Amino acid sequence: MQETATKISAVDFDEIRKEFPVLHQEMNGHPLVYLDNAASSQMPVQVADRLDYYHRFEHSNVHRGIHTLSQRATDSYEAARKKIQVFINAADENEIIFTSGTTDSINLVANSYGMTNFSEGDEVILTEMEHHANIVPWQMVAQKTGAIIKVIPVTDSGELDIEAYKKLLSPRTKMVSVIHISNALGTINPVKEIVALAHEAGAVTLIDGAQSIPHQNIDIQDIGTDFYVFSSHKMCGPTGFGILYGRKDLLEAMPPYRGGGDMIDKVSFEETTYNVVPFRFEAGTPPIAASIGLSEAVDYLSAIGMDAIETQETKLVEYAVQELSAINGLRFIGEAKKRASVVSFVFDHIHASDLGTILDKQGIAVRTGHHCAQPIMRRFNVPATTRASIAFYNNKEDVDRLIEGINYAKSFFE
Ligand code: C6P
Repeated sequence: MQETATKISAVDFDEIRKEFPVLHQEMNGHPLVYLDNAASSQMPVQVADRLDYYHRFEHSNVHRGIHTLSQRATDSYEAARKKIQVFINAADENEIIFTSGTTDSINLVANSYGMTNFSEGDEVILTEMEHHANIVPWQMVAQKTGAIIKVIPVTDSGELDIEAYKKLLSPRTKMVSVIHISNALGTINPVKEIVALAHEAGAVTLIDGAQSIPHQNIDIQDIGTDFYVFSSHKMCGPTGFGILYGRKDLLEAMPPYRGGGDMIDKVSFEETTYNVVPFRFEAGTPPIAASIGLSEAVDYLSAIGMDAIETQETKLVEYAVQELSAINGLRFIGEAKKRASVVSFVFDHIHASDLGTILDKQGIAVRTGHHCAQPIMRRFNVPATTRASIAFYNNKEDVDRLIEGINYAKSFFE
């Protein structure tokens, strides 16, 4: 197996780029430019090798077998939990629940915490820039409990209106669930302040970290949030896996969300008692390989250093914004002072999907559409945007190719 990238004071991102085989291929006759990292990031060879090794030599079911191979798999699975706890600076490894991703984590909290704690007239505060994964589960629970959804508005520059948020908070607020970095606008929200205000009002908080965990150092205890959720596939790990961080006392008071093997203590037809946290929330055979893959991805990112990653990506985003600004007719959607990874834009006379198709023909992968965030599209009165999303393994040449690609596409519409 290849060695995990070694931490050095000046990180060589050109060398790091070589560790992503997928980037070194042609697409439609052109070298691939991958600028769709907010949808899913790419996997370095270290993580792919680790997954391969697990499947070849280590695979067995966890928490069940007396035999050595099963114990080995269990040890690796539980070591992944510990690794993730340390990576996000959670207080206790049992606060880390393995789920199938951000969407699953939010559904778990909405159904388990929401169904037990919300009643008629209670309020859940979301923001106008939420991904559908942080809207629909709350709506479904609100329909069943009589809770009401309130929405923090977004300003013209794509920032949250914090004064409006303060006015929405009330003794009826039971939950404040907010996106950390917007997948549609790139805005970095002031989650520490949002959490502190929610707590003053007696509410519980959930932060959707799907777009923040890949781009910056996350310190759960510093943010102070009660729940924080993210997906493995956006941080160089495998798909179908994710994390729910939950404050221990809250998790311990929550009923299970799914029933089945491993989440029980004793089962009879008369009565079932449940396992302790975190196992209470991990019914059935879990994504063992994925947890080990994410653990390797965490080692990989940590070896580079999240601060170095953030600095590199900020430079690239600033360069992209500067170069895109020079294109006639291009209008940004989302121009927050603090932004990360994502640059979203529109042209009045070119539909985003036409632009995306022409870029794809030149080997340039971007996302076009509403980005599973229809309310924020409506807020800016656009049906769709073109979104370029950057990772640390991108480079200036990728941005230059994007600019050339857009200029080429424009020539068809002029
Ligand atoms: N956003 C994008 O292209 P899952 O699908 O469960 O891994 O993640 C859902 C999700 C939740 N919150 C935010 C902020 C997200 O960005 C995403 C996924 C992808 O923007 C796919 S829609």
